[in-house]
This record gives sequence, structure tokens and C-alpha cells, in this order.
Amino acid sequence: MTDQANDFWNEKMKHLFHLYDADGDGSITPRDFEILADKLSSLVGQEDVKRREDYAAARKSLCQEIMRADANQDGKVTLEEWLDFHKHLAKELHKPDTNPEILEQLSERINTTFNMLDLNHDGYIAKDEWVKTCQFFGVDQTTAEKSFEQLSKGDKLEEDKAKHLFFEYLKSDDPNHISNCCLCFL
Ligand SMILES: [Ca+2]
Ligand SMILES: [Ca+2]
Repeated sequence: MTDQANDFWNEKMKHLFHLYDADGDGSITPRDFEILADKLSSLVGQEDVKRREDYAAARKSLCQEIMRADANQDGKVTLEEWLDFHKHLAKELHKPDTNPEILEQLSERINTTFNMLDLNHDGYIAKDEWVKTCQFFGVDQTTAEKSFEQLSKGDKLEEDKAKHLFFEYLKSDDPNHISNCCLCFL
């Protein structure tokens, strides 16, 4: 990695860290996932019991995957732990023989993220789902719509394509890579 690529990737991962640190106390803990999920569930529609249960399961799974970054196991992921964890992950992903266990963990995380974005569970991320989630994370509507158009080239983003983009988002240190339009969702 050149210094510039390294800086870019670091900034991207820091941004992601702050999105997950919902209570803004400087570390990621299971409590942050509760806060995020409580807020996000208002987008899903609370009247649907099955959906609510799915959502709770997804939240738990995502929390588990992210808390793997807690290297000293004190129940908090600090920024330093977060960056180390993702640096290791990105390095693995660049290898031709990526550790299968790491790939599996990442797939779990990406599947869960996709399910949380696909609010109506039809296998696609529709534009309104994308925009709603972006707005939830503080991205303005115009930026959200523009990123969706760049990513989807249409009115919906297919599951395979979305997952591939999430994967590339974590891996890529190229500021011009299309996956950077994902902004924040892992
Ligand atoms: Ca926190
Ligand atoms: Ca820790």
C-alpha cells in the first residue's frame, strides 16, 4: 500500500467506526448495536412480528461478528482494535488463499448487513430502502440517490452485486473504486 492509499483506507475505516459507535463514547460495544437496532427497527415496521424477530437475530449476529475485533476481550472495541482487525482482514482478502474461516465470518457479516438493508426481504435493495438507510446514517438524500444510481445502474441492486460491493468496500484502498459509494453499511 502506498501512503496515500493507506491514508484513504484508514479514513474510510475510521468513518465506519464512528457510524457504529452510536452513543459516541469512543468505543464499539453491544450497547451501540442496541441503540442502532432500536432506531433502525422503526424503518422496518414494528407490527410485523416475524420481521421483528428476524431483525433481532440479524442484529445479534452482526454484533457478534463485529465484536471479534475486541482483541483484548474487555467488551469494547477501541478505534485501535478496529483498525488492526480490519487491516488484518483486508490483508487476508488480498491473498489468493484467503483463510476460509475468515471468509466465512465475513460472509456472515455481509449476509446480515444485506438482510438489514433489504427491508422488505425480496432479495433486492430498492432505491427507497437504500435512501432510507443512508438518511438514517446521516447521508443527505441527493448523495444517497446519486450513490445508488452509480451502484445499481437501475432501480434495484441485486443481492450478489450488493454483497460483492460490501466485500470490496472493506478491501479496497483505491479512492476511485466504485465500492466506495457504499459509504457506510458494514
Ligand atoms: Ca459506543
Ligand atoms: Ca477491547
